[in-house]
Amino acid sequence: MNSYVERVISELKEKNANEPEFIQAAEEVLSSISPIVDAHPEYEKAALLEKMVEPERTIEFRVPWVDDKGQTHVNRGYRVQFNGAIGPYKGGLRFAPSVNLSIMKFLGFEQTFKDSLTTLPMGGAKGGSDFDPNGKSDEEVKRFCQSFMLELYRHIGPSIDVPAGDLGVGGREIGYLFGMYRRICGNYENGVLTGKGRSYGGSRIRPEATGYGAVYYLQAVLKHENDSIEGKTVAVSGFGNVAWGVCKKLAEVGAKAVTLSGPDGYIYDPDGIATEEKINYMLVMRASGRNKVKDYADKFGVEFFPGQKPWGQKVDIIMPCATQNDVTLADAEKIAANGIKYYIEVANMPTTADALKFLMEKEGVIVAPSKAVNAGGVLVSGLEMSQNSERLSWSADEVNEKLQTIMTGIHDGSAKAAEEYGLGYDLVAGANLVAFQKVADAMMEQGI
Ligand code: 2IT
Repeated sequence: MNSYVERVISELKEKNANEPEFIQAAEEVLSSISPIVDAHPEYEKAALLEKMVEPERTIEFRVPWVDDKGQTHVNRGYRVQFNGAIGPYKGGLRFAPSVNLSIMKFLGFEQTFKDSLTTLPMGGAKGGSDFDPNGKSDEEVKRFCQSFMLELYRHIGPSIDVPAGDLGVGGREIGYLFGMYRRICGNYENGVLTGKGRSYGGSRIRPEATGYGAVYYLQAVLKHENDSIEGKTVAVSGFGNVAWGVCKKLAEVGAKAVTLSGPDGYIYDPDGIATEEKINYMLVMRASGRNKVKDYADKFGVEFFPGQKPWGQKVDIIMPCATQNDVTLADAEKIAANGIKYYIEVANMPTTADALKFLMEKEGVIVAPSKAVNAGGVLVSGLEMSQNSERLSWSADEVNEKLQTIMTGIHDGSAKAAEEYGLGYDLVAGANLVAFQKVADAMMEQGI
């Protein structure tokens, strides 16, 4: 490894010792980009890598809100504006009890490189709160969103920073956030948020985009391997928006998701989560706020495995769609023992560092990295920004076609970059190399 890269990794670990998720994400990128740094000795003098692992700005704020009984609660809000070199900061908001500074920084860092891969002009950011929307009434969620925006509004704008949804933040929350932004600012800048409803400037295909994009990326991998998607079985984790889009697109192209998971365990449906009724039921389960995947087993009479993950199932393809660190080394060993060839990360950083290393070194396993596979969501957010700034609306076919073309391009560009650096078909290194180069060029040229 390049000695400058090595030094920055060791400083990163020292400086951010209590931020394990951030260290994991940053180390993964830094350890891929040595060949570029070797060719650019000027980076060290400009401290380019040290700048890249330090957010441009981190905002933390108090979010007080009143529950239905009149009791006031206080949560912590965040916005980490990680890197704005290639466009306005862009990235989702996550509402979940697990949210902390390390998680926000890891997601903002990943977002910088993901947004670079989309080829659209977007910088990287992430935000959110440790507020848990599960089990809250609609009015409580509304009051929370309004209070959150009462602080966030001063840090965002259509050409400053454009938040969107992530875990716990969907169309309903984006609606409440935009309503409050519009009241505070007194203008109709709907390009300030993406993932909006269709009635006020949302893009077609945005709800489906992350899942659809992941399947388009998967199809490009299969094409590279002279394989086809027809009849393939897929283990999916999670049952939120991303898993929903994946199941829907898999069914459409003749494959089937056979598992879903939640905090309570996982379900196995050998017929596939492939009918309209089953796919729509995922939305019902999510909207119920119960956060239990067992509801699916009860409704459709399939097997439920309490407290377990689906990674021991023998399938053709693995697609973790839940959240970070969902697949551990023990899970990875099961996946390899089952002879599964395609390991397609979908959620942000779903694989622990040791599990990822194991799978990447395993002969016959192809690993596709989340920052490339799940880029379809923010990509269509970028298209939503374009439509808003031009005050027009593209058809579903137009958006879908752009999504498919760019996702295929992300795969092909990553494969080509890895080849060029003599790394073979390494999609993880390839994505990091392509994403890093664009951000590095912009930062060096701007002298920042
Ligand atoms: O992780 C992600 O890329 C997102 N949550 C979507 C971000 C966006 O701005 O659409």
